[in-house]
Amino acid sequence: MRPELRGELFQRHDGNPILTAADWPHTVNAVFNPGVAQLRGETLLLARVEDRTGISHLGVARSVNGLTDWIVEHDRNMVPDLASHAEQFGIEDPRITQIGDEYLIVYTGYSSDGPLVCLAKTRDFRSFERRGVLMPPEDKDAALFPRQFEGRWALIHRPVSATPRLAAHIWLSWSPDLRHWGAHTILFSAREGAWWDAHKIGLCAPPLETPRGWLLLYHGVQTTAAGSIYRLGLALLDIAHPDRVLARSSEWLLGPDAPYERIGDVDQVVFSCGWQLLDDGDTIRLYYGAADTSICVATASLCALLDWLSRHST
Ligand code: BMA
Repeated sequence: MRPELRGELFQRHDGNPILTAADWPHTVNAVFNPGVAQLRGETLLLARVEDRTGISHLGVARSVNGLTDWIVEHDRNMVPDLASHAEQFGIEDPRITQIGDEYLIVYTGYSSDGPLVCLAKTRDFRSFERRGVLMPPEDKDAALFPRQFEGRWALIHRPVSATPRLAAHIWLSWSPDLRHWGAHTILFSAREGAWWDAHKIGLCAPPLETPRGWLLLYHGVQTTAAGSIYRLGLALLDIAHPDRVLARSSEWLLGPDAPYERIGDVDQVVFSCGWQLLDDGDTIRLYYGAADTSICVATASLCALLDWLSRHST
């Protein structure tokens, strides 16, 4: 690692990557981009598992300490309905929001018309109740807030429009029942030109409630002569009115640097679908996919992240 990066806010776990395809009980190509939940005292990762067909399903790994001794559950899988339009080419990138003892999983369905946003519910990560398509293609990188606002659910997502040129911004939409969505509004746009988050951005983990507002982790994609670089930055939304953006980081916070982030099926990718605030109220554990190949974890202090954002905001 480059010496100047040692002071980074997110500290990579020494045991990274914590999970790879070799940990799976059957032959798969790659495991990455897990959603995270706490279930009966254990950390549960719902990972994107790409078979050697190229199609992904979601599979469970669990650990008592959330860092080591992972048990991969061969009978706890959410598999795509390949006969449906929405999931014809697989399911990917789950974001998990816990409401009471229910878990709402917002995931990407890979349809024949491109990615779209789907919802499923579970209590045990063994049986999954499909709740249908929330947003038509092309749309992905979606997650629900963990509470309602004056009786309405709020969803962050990332539709793509083709005119006047490809634009991929972060949007907010509202629903009374998790079924009918409206009042769509852009939360913030991809920057332009040379910026690290030019042209294409998307939500990573579900919004995290903090004393200063909803903390958002989002990814930005920079296009270079050598291909795309996926990095992570932060934004902050008003706690009562999440359509108000209070801050957005000018710099990225975590980008590909370790060899397992730089080289893989898709080089130069750090991509996250889940983070956890630990019981001390300050330690954030970020689970992320590295180079679309393996699963890693890094930790940071919530206070330090919020301070950093207030000093590096546009
Ligand atoms: C995004 C998603 C992620 C993937 C990333 C880099 O568009 O498809 O699943 O990790 O691209 O390939």
